[in-house]
Amino acid sequence: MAEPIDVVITGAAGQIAYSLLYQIAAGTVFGPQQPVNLRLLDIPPMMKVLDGVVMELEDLALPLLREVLPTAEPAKAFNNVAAAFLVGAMPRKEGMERKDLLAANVEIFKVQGEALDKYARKDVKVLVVGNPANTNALICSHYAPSIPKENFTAMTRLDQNRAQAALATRLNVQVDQVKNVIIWGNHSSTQYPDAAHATVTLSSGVKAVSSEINDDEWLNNIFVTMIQKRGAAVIAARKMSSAMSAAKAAGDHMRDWWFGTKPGEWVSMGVVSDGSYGIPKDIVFSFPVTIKDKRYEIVQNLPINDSAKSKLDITSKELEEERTEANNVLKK
Ligand code: NAX
Repeated sequence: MAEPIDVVITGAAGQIAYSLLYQIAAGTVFGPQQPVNLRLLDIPPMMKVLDGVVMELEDLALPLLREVLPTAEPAKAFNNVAAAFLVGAMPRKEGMERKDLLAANVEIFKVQGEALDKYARKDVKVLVVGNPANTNALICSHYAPSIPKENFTAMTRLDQNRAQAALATRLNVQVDQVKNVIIWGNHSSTQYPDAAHATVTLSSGVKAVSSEINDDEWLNNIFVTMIQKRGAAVIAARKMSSAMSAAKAAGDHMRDWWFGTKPGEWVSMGVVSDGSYGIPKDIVFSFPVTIKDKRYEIVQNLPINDSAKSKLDITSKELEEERTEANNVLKK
C-alpha cells in the first residue's frame, strides 16, 4: 500500500466538511489504495466542535484514515499537504454587502495562500469551495508564487452536477446518460450553464441533448435560470445552504483531477484563464477541461454563438469587478 498523503480541509467544523471528510477517509476521492492523514483547520472558537468531528472520524473505523490533526494554525494545517480543500470562509451575515464579504474573505485567502506557499508541497492541488470561490482562488494563488497557478482551482462542479441532473430529469433518463454539460464563468448567479454541447446516450445511440429536448425557450432561459438559482432554492427549502451535494461535488472535482477524465468527457472547473474563448486572462473562470496525468487542459474550439458569447461576457465582467474590488482591499 502507498505511503499516506497529507490532505488539508479548512472550515473543517462546518457543514460541508462534515459530509466531505467521510468521502476522503473512505477512499472515494483518492482511491481505495491511498491512505490519508487529515489536517483539519478551523478558527479557535470552533476547536471544541472540531474535537467532536475528530471523535466521529475515529469512530468510522476506516483503515485508510491514518493521522488526524485538528488545528487553528495554518502553519500546521498546510504542512506537506498534497491536496487542499479550502472550504472555510466568512459567511454573509445579515446587512452585509457583497463588498464587505469579499473584503473579509480576501484576508482569509491571503493568509492561506501564504501558508500554502511556505509549507505545502509544490505540486499541491488546491480546490477552493468557500465563496466567492473564483476570486478567493485567484487571491490564494497570488500569495503562493512558488506554486504553479494551474494548481489553484475553484469549484463549479456542484453547478455542473445540478445541470446534469436537471437535463436527465427533463429527458427522463438516468443521470449518467447525460454528458458534457458546461458551466462557464463565476460560481454565482451570473454563471452560464450551457447544454449546447451536451449529449445523451439512448438505446438508439448518442444524441445531442438540444435536439432531444427540442425546446429553445426551456434550454436557453428556463434551464439556465433554474441552475443559476438552485442554491437559493435549496436555502429557501432547507433554511441552510447546500452541504451534502456540495461535499459530493468537491469530492468529484478532486477525484477527477487526481485520476483524470474519461475519454470523450469533460468537466467544469474554475481555473486561471489563459485567454481561451476571448475570456480575459488572470481571472479564475470556469471552463470545460479534460484531465490526464493530474494536468487539465481547457477544451478548445467549441462553437460559441452570439447569445452564448453575451452570457460569457456578463460573467467574465463580474469576475473582473470582483478582482478589482479584491485588489482595492489588498492595497489598503
Ligand atoms: P459553515 O458555516 O457550515 O462552515 C464554515 C466553516 O469555516 C466554519 O466552521 C467556520 O468556523 C470556518 N472558517 C471560517 N473562517 C475560517 C478560516 N479563516 N480558516 C478556517 N476555517 C474558517 O459553511 P458551509 O456550509 O460548510 O460552507 C462553506 C463555504 O462553501 C461557504 O463560503 C459557502 O458559501 C461555500 N459554498 C460554495 C459552493 C460552491 O459550489 N463553490 C456551494 C456550497 C457552499 O455554498
